[in-house]
Parts: sequence; C-alpha cells; structure tokens
Amino acid sequence: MAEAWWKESAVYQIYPRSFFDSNGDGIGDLQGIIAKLDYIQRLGVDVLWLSPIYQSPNDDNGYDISDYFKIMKEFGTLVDFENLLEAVHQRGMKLVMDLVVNHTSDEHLWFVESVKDAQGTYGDYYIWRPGRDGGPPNNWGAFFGGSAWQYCEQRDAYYLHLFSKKQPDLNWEHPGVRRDILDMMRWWLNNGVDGFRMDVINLLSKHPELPDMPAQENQPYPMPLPYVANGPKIHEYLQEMKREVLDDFPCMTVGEMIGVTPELALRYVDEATGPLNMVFHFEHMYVDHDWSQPGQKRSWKLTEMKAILRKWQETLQGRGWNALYWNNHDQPRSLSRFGSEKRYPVESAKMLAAVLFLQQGTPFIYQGEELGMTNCAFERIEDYRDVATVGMYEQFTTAGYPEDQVMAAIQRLSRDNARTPMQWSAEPHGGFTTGKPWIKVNPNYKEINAAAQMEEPHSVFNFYRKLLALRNSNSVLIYGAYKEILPDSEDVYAFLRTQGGEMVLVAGNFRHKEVKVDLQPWVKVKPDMEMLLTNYQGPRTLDDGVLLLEPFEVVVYRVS
Ligand code: TEU
Ligand code: CA
Repeated sequence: MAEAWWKESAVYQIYPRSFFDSNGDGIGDLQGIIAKLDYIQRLGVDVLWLSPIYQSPNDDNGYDISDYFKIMKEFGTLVDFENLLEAVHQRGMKLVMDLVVNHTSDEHLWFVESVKDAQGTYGDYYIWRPGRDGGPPNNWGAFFGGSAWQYCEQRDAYYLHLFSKKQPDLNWEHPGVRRDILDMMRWWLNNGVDGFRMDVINLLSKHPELPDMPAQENQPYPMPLPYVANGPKIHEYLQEMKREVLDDFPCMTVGEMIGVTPELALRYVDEATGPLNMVFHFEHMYVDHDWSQPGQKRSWKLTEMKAILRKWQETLQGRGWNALYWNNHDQPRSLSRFGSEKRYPVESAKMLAAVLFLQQGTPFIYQGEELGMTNCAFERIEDYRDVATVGMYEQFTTAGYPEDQVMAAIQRLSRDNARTPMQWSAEPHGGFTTGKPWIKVNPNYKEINAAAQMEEPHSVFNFYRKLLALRNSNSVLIYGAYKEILPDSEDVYAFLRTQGGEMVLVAGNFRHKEVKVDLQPWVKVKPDMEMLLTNYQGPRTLDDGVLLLEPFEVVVYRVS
C-alpha cells in the first residue's frame, strides 16, 4: 500500500472538557492540554484529535457549534489555541480538529437568521417543512429520543434535527451552506491544523422526499437511517470537499459513519478515488447490544467480533485504510465491555490493545484507555450530564420500564462512562481539577491513575508505550498484509502480519482460563522464536506448534 504519514501514526483523542483543568473552574481547557503534552508525547502517539473546541452553548458538549471561528469560552481563546498548535508541532506531533457540519447549534447566527426570515440569505440553510395534520412533517425519530422535528412558532414550520433540538441539521443542498463550510475548513487548514475527524459525515445528504419510515412496534418515531445515511448526493458533496479543499493540504481525514459496511466504506476511502482517508464504523460496537430491551446485555461471541473486524481488514486490504478503535467519547469503556474489569483488568486491557492496534490501520486511543479506565456506574440520574443519557432516561421511563432497570441500562450504556475526568493521580478528583469537576470522577482513581502507572514498569500505560514503539519500528506491523488464523476459536484472537520475508504472529486469549491452541495448520512455530511483546512475564511454552496462553495473555512473536 502507498505510504502515508497518517498510516504510520497513532492518534490520541482528547475530550477537552474532561482532560485537564488548568484554572480550577472544574472544566478541562486548552492550557490544560498544553500542560499535559509531555505525558502525551511519552505515550508515543503522533497525532492529537480534539473533540470540538469551538464556541458552543454545550447542549451536546461542543457538538453543537454556534461559531466555527471562535474557541469555547471555558476552553480558552484563539491565542491559547495557537499556542497549543505550536507546542504540538514543536514536539513533532500533529493536531486534528473535529468537524461538525451535519448540524450547527440553534444559537448559530445562520439559524437565528433562518428563523427570522424564510426569504433571507439564510432562510434555506436548514431543513424546514410545514407540519402535517397538526404534527411533525414525518415520523422520523432523533438519535437522542423523540421526534426529529421541532416546531418553530416564528416561522410556523418545523426544522429537522437528527440529534438534539438544539442541533438543527444544515441543508447541504444549498450551495451557500457548502461554500461557507468549505471556506471554514480552508481557514482552519490555513491556520495549520493537520486534518479533520468528521462528525456523522455520511448523514449530510437526506432523501429528497423525506419519506415516512415504516411503522415500528413500541416506536412512535423510528430512526430514519435508510433515508439519511449514505444519501443520494453524499459522494457529490464529499468529492467537492476533496477537490476544493482537502487536496490542497497534506492533511488526514477520518469520517465517522453510522450505518456503513466495509463495501459502502470502500467508496469513501478507496485510495484511488475516495474523498476520505479513513472511516469510523460502528459494527464491532454493536456485538454486546441486545436492542429488544433497554440496556439488555448480549452475550457476544468472540467469533462474531472477529468476523466483523476480519471483514473490514479483508475488504479494505490493498484498497483503503482502516481506523482501529475500541473507545471514544460516545462509547462505554472497552475494558468494561470486552475485557475482564474485575479479575484481570491489567492483563485484559493490554490484550485488547494488542489484538486491535496490531491489525492493519491507524490506532485511535481515547484518553484514559491507556490507563485501563473503566465505566463509572453513577447511582443517580442527576449525576449524568450527557444529553443522550437524559433522553434515554426519559424515553425508557415514559415507556414504563421500572427505575432500577432504566438505571442499570444507563450505567451500562451512557456516554458519560467515557467522559468522567481523566485520572491523573491519587489526589482529590484524580488530580483533574482543584475545583469542583463538571462531572464526577470515577471513584477508582486512587487505584487507576497516570502518576502511578508511569512509575510502574508493567502498567497498562507502559504496555501501550511498548506497543506503539513496536508498531513504529516495524514496517510489517504497519503495512504488512493481514491474515487471520484460528477463525473458529471462541477463545483466541490470532493473526499474522507479513511483508517481504517477514512474518509476525499476534495471539490473544479472551478467556478467564488457560487455553491451548494448535498453530500448526497455519504457521510453523519454532521454540526459539523471538518474543516481541507480551503482557505476562517470563518465557512461554511453545512445543510442537502448540501455544499455551494464560488468562487474557497476549503474545507477539517474530515468526520469520
Ligand atoms: O456521534 C454520532 C452518533 O451516532 C452517536 O451520537 C451515537 O448515536 C451515540 O453515541 C450512541 O452510541 C457524533 C458524536 O461523536 C457525538 O458525540 C455527537 O453527540 C453526535 O455525533 C452529534 O454531533
Ligand atoms: Ca478550566
């Protein structure tokens, strides 16, 4: 595959609100990020992706932007931003911004003007429709609950909002919208940012007729994914973005896409023709969900997880590049979902990292993941801050589910699981702030924190360091072909990476027990193979091609 800096990079996602508070107001900020750049660099990542830092009334923590050219007051100023960017570049790292252009805040000037004057410049910047039979224009639901339409008295019409009602969807059909957004993107790139993570970018083009969804039982407002994801003009819009803006800069792009399969993704990231570099899909994030009951835990099989990720590896191989992630600011913590939070937290956190980040693609690490941070399980709904969580609570309670079931669902699914403050030390509030944090800190900060782990050679943090350094210094782990082995094993995730005459074997045990696997059919193992990385200590047993793995053990061997 063609070489590129972003393929050789590992990305670290920062949720600025929860990263580090430099001035004691309880909210993370840009100076806080600057203060922690040494830590980030020590981890060995190459690129920082900042969740939105633009001006915002914070209905959805910055994913509702009221001015694309200003910095959120709580986070600092444009000067702070310039200082941050310079400090990042000085360290040889890069910085990627979040681009939220499916919607703006309802407090954005465009929307304020759009409400005032249907005939004016901004009249059609959003998706306005008359009501139907005294209700919304169609039966579409919003991601955060309820109808996707909000009535506006001033215009006597409804506007579409696929997320909260303070996040009206932009009308990408309008040439003015596209011009203004592309100008804004060029402005940030000219100012030195190195790329974009593009929020729900495949939702820009809606079905022109906005048809009703088929009625669903117990669901007055079904989600309209078939009519909003990968819509008829999406490729036209993204090709225009590439031609007019992205092609002029050596930047990287990763598009977050709901409802995308590897086949669909290829059209977005095909190296010859696609508009973007990478896609964040959700497929592996659904394996532990049972949608029939609120928060129902699904006992997933390792073979299901492997089949999903294998399909992405195989479909994109030689044609496009994967974005590899277990965590982000929307997902409950992966250690709590896919690892062994209680019995083998350290082992399983390391194993999860190695079996994903040594696949072909760019690793995306979310703040705190490198420490093995876990879900938080707040007991009271009042302790949750996320607009989606509050929406979920209302929806389930209204539907008549008992309080304890609703809370159990929220503890498992809430996006706030990822948004509790970064655990820096054993000091009060985990060293995140000297004030009162905007959201509670996970009480396990005394055991799980950066200060302790930087000292401890066998910590999760130091394993992540070694893992990234290993990937960095072995081209086979970046560009090498991917071949899964033992695909039917429910215990072990194993694959080979090969390039030229080189071959590396990665094998991780997902079980609480020791497992034995016979590698003979796939690879000739020699007892003296070089061990490149492991989360256990001491030499491992490797006789007659049989590999013995301790609970949650992962091994990385150089086979040839
Ligand atoms: O997320 C889109 C998205 O699909 C999620 O909101 C998802 O529905 C939810 O996390 C349930 O898993 C992006 C951003 O990452 C998210 O933070 C924003 O809230 C959302 O878009 C709207 O901008
Ligand atoms: Ca602050």
